[in-house]
Amino acid sequence: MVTPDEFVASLKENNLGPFIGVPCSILAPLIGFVLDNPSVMEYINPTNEAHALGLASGYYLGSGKIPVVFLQNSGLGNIINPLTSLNQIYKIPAFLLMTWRGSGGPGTDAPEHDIMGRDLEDFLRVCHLPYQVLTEGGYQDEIAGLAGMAAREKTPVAAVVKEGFFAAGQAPDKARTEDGFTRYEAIGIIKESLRGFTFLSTTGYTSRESFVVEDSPDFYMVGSMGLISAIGCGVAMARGDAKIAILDGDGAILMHLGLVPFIGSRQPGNLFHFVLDNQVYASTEGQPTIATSTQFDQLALASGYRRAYKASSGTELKGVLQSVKDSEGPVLVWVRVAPQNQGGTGRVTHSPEDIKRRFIEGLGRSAS
Ligand SMILES: Cc1ncc(C[n+]2csc(CCOP(=O)(O)OP(=O)(O)O)c2C)c(N)n1
Repeated sequence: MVTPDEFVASLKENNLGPFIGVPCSILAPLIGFVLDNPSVMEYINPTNEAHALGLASGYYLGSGKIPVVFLQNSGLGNIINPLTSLNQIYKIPAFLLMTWRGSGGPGTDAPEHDIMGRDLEDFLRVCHLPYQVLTEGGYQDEIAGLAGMAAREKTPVAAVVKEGFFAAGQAPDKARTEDGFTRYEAIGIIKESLRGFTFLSTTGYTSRESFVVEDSPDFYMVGSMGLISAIGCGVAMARGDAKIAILDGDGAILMHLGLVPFIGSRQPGNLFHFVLDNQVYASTEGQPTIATSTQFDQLALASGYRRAYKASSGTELKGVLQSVKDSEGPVLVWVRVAPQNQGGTGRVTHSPEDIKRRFIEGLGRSAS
């Protein structure tokens, strides 16, 4: 396995950096190293992979230096637009460090990685993106080859890494547990207080914990990070008779933040939006989000939500829920929680198709 310090040294030898992107757990040891050693390489954490590529492109225009854009292969979906309509037509080079979740094919990883995992190389070829799957024995030369091509031909390139490539390092500080109110406890209180509501939950441990807290016929979203409020708003618009509760994350809501003013503009009276804000991407081992400088209650009010609340403890949350239950939406509840995941929480065991069927039936429709 490759050690993060040697890998970063190899990036620097090729004059690559800073390190800009959205995390994947495969990169957790590498990101942990960069976060712990800011003097070695700067870490920049935009909220969406497309934003990362845009920032990296601007950084190149300003400095002539090519940053490393790190991303999970699911994020390829987010970057195809800037890749093809910015970098490739303006000839702005980029060095993508992309993980390959699902590289073993369908059924070998979580279901959200089945299709992108199976077809990653086809997608890269269709995008005319030169790439190399890095090997433990040859990655230094492979990085040099890709970086040279990016600089010479002014093209984006991708270095692809599979699970297990990096030796486990130290996770960033926030991944360590902290005393305090947890997301798991918050979900328990919300589900208990809002009996009869229809729940939708975001990607990662939020859905996993909600499933363990109580397996109701929820829409446990396993992929499509950042879109749970769009799906929830769609259900709310279609079904004025149902009360819709969205369990969102700070990283996820920030990824597609335009949905907040969208919901404010549509004013769905039956929509209740909970942001479980732990200030980190806990599901990928605790890298910081930019939520430390975001006031989600004020954001919601400025975006047209009817009400917004903040709760930082179980007692506060229970109090807020008393008011929320009978109020008209859209309502946003900003719940500040500790950064850890609940230990021993497995994946949602229902297949995505079963999740869909149960959800539709839970709404009283036939799932044919
Ligand atoms: C487009 C995309 N990029 C990255 C990921 C990897 N990923 C899965 S969950 C997650 C963290 C979500 O953060 P947040 O919403 O704050 O929830 P938390 O895990 O902290 O509860 C990330 C980055 C992904 N699934 N999809």
